[in-house]
Amino acid sequence: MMKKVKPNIPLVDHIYTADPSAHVFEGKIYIYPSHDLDHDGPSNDNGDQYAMEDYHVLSMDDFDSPCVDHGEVLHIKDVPWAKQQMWAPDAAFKNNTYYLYFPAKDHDGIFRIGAATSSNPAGPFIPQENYIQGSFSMDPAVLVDEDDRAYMYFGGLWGGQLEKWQTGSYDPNGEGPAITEPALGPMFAELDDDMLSFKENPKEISIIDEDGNPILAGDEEKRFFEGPWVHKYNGNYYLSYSTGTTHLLAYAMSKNPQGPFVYKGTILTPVLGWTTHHSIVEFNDKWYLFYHDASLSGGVNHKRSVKYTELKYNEDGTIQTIEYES
Ligand code: FUB
Repeated sequence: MMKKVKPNIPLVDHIYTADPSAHVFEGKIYIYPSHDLDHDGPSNDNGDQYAMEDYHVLSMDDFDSPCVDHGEVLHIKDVPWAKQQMWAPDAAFKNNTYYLYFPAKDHDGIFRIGAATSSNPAGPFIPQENYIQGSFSMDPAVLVDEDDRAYMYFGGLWGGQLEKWQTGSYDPNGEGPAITEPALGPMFAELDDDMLSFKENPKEISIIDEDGNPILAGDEEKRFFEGPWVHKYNGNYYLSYSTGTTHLLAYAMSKNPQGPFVYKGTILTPVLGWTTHHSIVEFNDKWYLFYHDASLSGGVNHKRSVKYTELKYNEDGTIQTIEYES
């Protein structure tokens, strides 16, 4: 018999999973992770070790239930525009349709973001012929707001190529700003009603400190690196993200979905493994952080596993820092 999943242990251990995007659909918790491959290929700052080729969907009826793997819901061989590296996905529901958003490198080696649809939150998902026009970089996260407008947040440095888009087109030699300059923020674009195209050209989001000054590129404990996620709590928008080189999950708050977002602090201290990536979801009046670490593989960076833990707010709306324990 399958056992219920306890906090801070892998949701599943028969496959490696990472980058969990959790949502409540049809009264259950659905998790859309990356599916890490068990390989011994090259490992570098470009992220070639993250050679993923497909997606699985996981679900739990509630936190007293086992986690079910619904199997492969999309494979790269079925996505005409994509060549390699299916990285962190997200999902959304609108128009009576479930949408899976995912980054992958196209046939020119450039990260783009694609969409696939299903009538079922557990898939399978049918991909669109082409990527979302105007999309680039990686780690899409979609917020369908209370007024039904939908926003995509995306982007990531280094392997995620965000710094190569500062001129508005892809520059293979593009580098990030100097340490004394404002850091690059994640990108924002409102989705059209079809949820398959952008309504506008993506814009950069600014993350500032309490005095209104931009977070600088050299401030590696605070600056955005990858994995944006936006949730709403008590009328505030929370932008949370990975700081990459300092391995933190950090967050910033705003009254506006487009920011600017004011940096507030750390959500999760460094996990075992280089990457840290998360999502935040409410279920039955409690809030949960879904995250990953590399404990299932004994610390191999590209063999990760998805976990969850409870997340708590302070009275002023700030988030209590969670100390990672492997
Ligand atoms: O899983 C591949 C990449 O690693 C993700 O897209 C990043 O956020 C990092 O977790």
